[in-house]
Amino acid sequence: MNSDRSHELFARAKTFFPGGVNSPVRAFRSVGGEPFIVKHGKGPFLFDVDGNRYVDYINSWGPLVLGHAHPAVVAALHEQAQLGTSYGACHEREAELAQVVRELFPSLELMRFVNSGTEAGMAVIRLARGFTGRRKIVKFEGCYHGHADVLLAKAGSGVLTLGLPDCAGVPPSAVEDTLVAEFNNAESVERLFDACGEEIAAVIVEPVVGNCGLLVPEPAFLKALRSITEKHGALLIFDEVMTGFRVHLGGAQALYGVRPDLTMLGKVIGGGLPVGAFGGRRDIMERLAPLGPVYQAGTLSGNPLAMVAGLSTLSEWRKPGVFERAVGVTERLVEGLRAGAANHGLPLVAQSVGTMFGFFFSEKPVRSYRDTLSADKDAFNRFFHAMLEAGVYFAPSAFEAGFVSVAHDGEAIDFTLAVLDQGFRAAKQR
Ligand code: KE4
Repeated sequence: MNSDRSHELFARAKTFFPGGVNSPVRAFRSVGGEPFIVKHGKGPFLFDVDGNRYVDYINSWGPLVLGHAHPAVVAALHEQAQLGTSYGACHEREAELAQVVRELFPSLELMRFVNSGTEAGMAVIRLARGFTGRRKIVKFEGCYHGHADVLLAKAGSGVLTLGLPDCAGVPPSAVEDTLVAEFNNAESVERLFDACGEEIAAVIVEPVVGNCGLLVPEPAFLKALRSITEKHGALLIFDEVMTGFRVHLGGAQALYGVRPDLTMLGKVIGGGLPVGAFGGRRDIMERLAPLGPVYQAGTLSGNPLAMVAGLSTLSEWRKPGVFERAVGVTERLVEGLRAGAANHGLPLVAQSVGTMFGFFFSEKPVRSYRDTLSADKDAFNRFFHAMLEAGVYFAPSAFEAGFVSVAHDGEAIDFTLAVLDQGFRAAKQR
């Protein structure tokens, strides 16, 4: 696979951006090698500047449930752009998208659009603290909710697992009230509430974790979080930036039948444009400015381009049978991964929830962040590069999830299944 032009352009990018990228995971640091430079996307495919084609299982990290450059989305953007790209004022597209979101997520009695999942994360934490008058927050190891300081905490030592900064530049003071529990371990949450229950404002969780590979909640886990938070007067926040519309049209809250107090959304609702959203119980959301004392704002919030991209995406995505088709493709992919690994005698844990999937080269089940640490990262990296060479682009990290669009049905999934063997042969070579 020729990558001369990509190499040239990546060298140029490195003269402008740290690591040559505008978001770290794109730099391939986890898998090694250099990223290709995209020329354009179409349907399930990305094409790089050297003319190579890849089946894209990242889909911009989740937003593109219809694939790249879907005609309906392009047409909607083209039409809106001629009416203006940003008003900084009220317009009817905002309520139109909110209507669709609330039809699919009834727990969002009120909501607000922002421009990224990170903004949504910042806002829900501030709102939970403002509403409850409490300071502490519980998050889970391996869950990512954007790069706001308060959420960049890792488990400290000791019973309380008091948050410690998870990256340079985050002062201990910013995370001293962030407690860290273990996903799929309700007892680890109960211990935190036993120690400081009345000080905890909220528990925030990715209901299906997509930021340390894919972690699927055990049947009773999410319901346990709901009853623990209710018992202690704390709020339950579902971060559905990734799971929203992907694990189920109504997100994980519909799939598992657990109603959170607040929800974060993003990605899909912008159809590939910068967007985020948060919302939930009316009595909580009404504490938000301009009604209440909790401040939050954004120049491009509710931007008409993002709104129409989200509207056109969701109107196609919720058409009868479309979501189910994409789930079928995802299940075919996971079955192919399992069968391919078995043929090569490789231990593989591959699973999916709706149109999200993940896989680990692991002998044992992977149900928490700590379990992921014993997965064979080197085997994943060899698999990743062999598949890239074959024209299939999985996430460039063993600790990310994968995403399927409805456009993957047909040639893309057939091609993928036909070349999987090359990936497993490489994975086997130590
Ligand atoms: P953004 O600020 O990147 O729009 O959203 C942050 C965020 C919040 N919550 C969840 C569950 C998320 O997955 C994300 C962002 N996801 C990453 C993928 N691991 C985006 C990719 C990147 O950081 O480049």
